[in-house]
Amino acid sequence: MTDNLPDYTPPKVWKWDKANGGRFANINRPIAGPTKDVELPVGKHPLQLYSMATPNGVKVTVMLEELLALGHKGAEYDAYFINIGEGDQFGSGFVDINPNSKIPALMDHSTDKPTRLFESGSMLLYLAEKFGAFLPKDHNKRTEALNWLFWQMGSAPYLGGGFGHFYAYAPVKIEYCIDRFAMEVKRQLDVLDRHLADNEYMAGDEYSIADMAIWPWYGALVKNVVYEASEFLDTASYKNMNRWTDMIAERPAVQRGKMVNRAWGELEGQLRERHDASDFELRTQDKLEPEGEAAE
Ligand SMILES: N[C@@H](CCC(=O)N[C@@H](CS)C(=O)NCC(=O)O)C(=O)O
Repeated sequence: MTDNLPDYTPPKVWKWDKANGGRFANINRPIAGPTKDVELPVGKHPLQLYSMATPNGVKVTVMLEELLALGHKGAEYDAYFINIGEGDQFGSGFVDINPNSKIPALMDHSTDKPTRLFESGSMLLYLAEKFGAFLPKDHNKRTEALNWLFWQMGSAPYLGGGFGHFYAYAPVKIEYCIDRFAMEVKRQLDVLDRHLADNEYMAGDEYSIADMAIWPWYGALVKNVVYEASEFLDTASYKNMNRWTDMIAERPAVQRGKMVNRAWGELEGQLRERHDASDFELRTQDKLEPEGEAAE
């Protein structure tokens, strides 16, 4: 055994015989499929989103708000709140859309046969192609946007599932695990920082779905919004990342996208369900909950 490491010999065959502890232990399980029959609601718009305002959810609501801001009426959407802490992702209706039981899940009812979408990267690409927006037309720039879109899909699990889990959520602080993933996340931040030294946006001079995929995770990390680790990782030292993060945060569609399916933080920043553009003015939680009854 190495110093500082717990002594553990794996059994021949792993068995699920105990909760693993830590935050989210109640929803973790080693099998897929639905656990209950639950039909999902369907609203009036072409696009139906079932999600929560975690970084993966925010990618898609930002894209939808950006498309609407450009005047694409076909991007109108109903957004229903899926509470992953309560296991809503294991309802049969949700699993029919996403067999992987993770938010976000999206249905496009404007196609001959309704189209199901799971995986935020697939949604961003689908919407970019459907509306001809936020994916550069130029061959090299388009490829660069896709490079960074897929970079995010492969990299963020190290940030969330690796670093975030062991630094913020695990029931014990294990130096080996935190070191391993802090090293990887700092390397990723350096990758982004070096790239953004010479590029205004991820794909060069055009704002694209690559920015929308990366910002909710890495922008949130840099600004201490996730994991409270900005001091630990010295995120202030990644100057270009900070410049880019602030620039994206100023976009009105990004500010709206962040609010959708959000059920925590300031009440005026929470729009738990979104069915109309006016909801941002009229149906945030501060307007729905009488003063003094701000529970949760
Ligand atoms: N690669 C997926 C990741 C989705 C994902 O991990 N979603 C998390 C929330 S951020 C979730 O739904 N977790 C619930 C669970 O694991 O049961 C995507 O980009 O859409």
